[in-house]
Amino acid sequence: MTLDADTIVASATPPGTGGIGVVRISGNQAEAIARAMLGSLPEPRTATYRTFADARGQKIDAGLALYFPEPASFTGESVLELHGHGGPLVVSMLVEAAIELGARQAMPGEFSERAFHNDKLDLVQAEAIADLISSGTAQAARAALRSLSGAFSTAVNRLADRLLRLRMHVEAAIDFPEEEIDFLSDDRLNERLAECATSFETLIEEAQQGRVLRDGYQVVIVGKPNAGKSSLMNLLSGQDAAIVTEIAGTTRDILREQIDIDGLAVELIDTAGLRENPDRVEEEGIRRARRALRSADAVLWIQDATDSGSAAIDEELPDDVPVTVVRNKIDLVEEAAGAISSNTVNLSAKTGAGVDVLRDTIKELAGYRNQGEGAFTARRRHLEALARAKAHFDSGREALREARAGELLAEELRLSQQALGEITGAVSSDDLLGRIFSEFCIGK
Ligand SMILES: Nc1nc2c(ncn2[C@@H]2O[C@H](COP(=O)(O)OP(=O)(O)OP(=O)(O)O)[C@@H](O)[C@H]2O)c(=O)[nH]1
Ligand SMILES: [Mg+2]
Repeated sequence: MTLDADTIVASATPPGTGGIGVVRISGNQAEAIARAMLGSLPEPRTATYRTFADARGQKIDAGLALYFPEPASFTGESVLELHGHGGPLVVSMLVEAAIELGARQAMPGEFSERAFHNDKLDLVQAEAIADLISSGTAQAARAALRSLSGAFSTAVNRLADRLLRLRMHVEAAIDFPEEEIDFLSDDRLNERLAECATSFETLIEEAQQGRVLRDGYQVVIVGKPNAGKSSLMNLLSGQDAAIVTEIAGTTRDILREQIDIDGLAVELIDTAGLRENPDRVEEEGIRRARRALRSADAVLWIQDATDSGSAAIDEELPDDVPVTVVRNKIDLVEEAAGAISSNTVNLSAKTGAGVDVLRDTIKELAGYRNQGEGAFTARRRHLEALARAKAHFDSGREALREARAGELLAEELRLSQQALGEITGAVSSDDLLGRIFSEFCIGK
């Protein structure tokens, strides 16, 4: 990708009114724009109180100006930051003035994209900035910060490096055929492959955690009418969110609540009770319930413990999603609350008995451990690339085991390493970059 010579400008603070509004300008015109708007160039990296003027010298505002000469800036280009008063009009006048002086409005994520092209950040780190800004729990924010500081990238690079060294070894062996056979049947090679396989597994597990930290975990509550789905939703969320009545068919719409289980962001979805011959409104509710099931990370199937007829799961549930059976209203029968098997929990949405066990179950299903300092955020994109890398690695290993095919192993190792490179952006296409950075908001 050719680097853009344009100088870009955007508000770095959100639209609306605030104490301060920051306008950021990046590119080779930043210095000239600074001279024009401030009268002279402020001392680098020093907050300086200045009057901000437009191209004709008309005063717009006054505040702190910060100038970062390239390459020591966020983008790697010369950057000017103007910290003015946070009114939408002031901010847009400052942006207008910079445009008049030769800058253009930045595209979404363009500052971060420039930082990436100037090797200030790799892709994972650029994405971590967006994740940090939008994180929903303190744990997610900490994890994003760890990604930003390079924890995830380092792990990926370390594995890619191992694959590279392994491949170089294999290729060297192929070039010296008299030694090839020995090398390829060498225990040491198998050991190193096994080590890489373990690294893959650890990294994939950590990245899955990271994905859950970033995106949250979606739990859909389904079951027969009156089983106590809405009561459970209210209990878990600690709010009187859903209407509860003894009338079967109370809930008709989908209800969503965000809860935080020890730092795991969970989106709970309460749905209409599933039954035959509903009325028209309920029928639509049931249709929505089934649709919600399709995007679920986990399903809670609620049963009324007092009603033996509601015991069986007669609904078609997605087969790749874990289902936990919750036997509710345990206060009305002679049974203890708590786990009664690996996927069945007895509880009472009325008294709250057994709900702690259910919370633990949800954490377990999400594979969530409160890793504290160790965790980093990851995205679906990263998981897909990791899965592809692992698949190539596995077929390479297979080729060696089945046919002692050194060339195939080398090639699969190369493809595996390439898939890992896509995560950090060491290998990237313009198309991929465009997609990633366009998700950012303007000014980032
Ligand atoms: N004793 C007892 N009653 C419960 C419990 N959970 C729910 N109920 C009662 O069961 C009835 C139905 O509860 P809801 O939470 O509305 O059930 P629902 O599954 O959401 O029902 P629909 O929305 O109609 O599908 C209400 O009268 C609740 O008070 C429980 O654990 N113990
Ligand atoms: Mg309900």
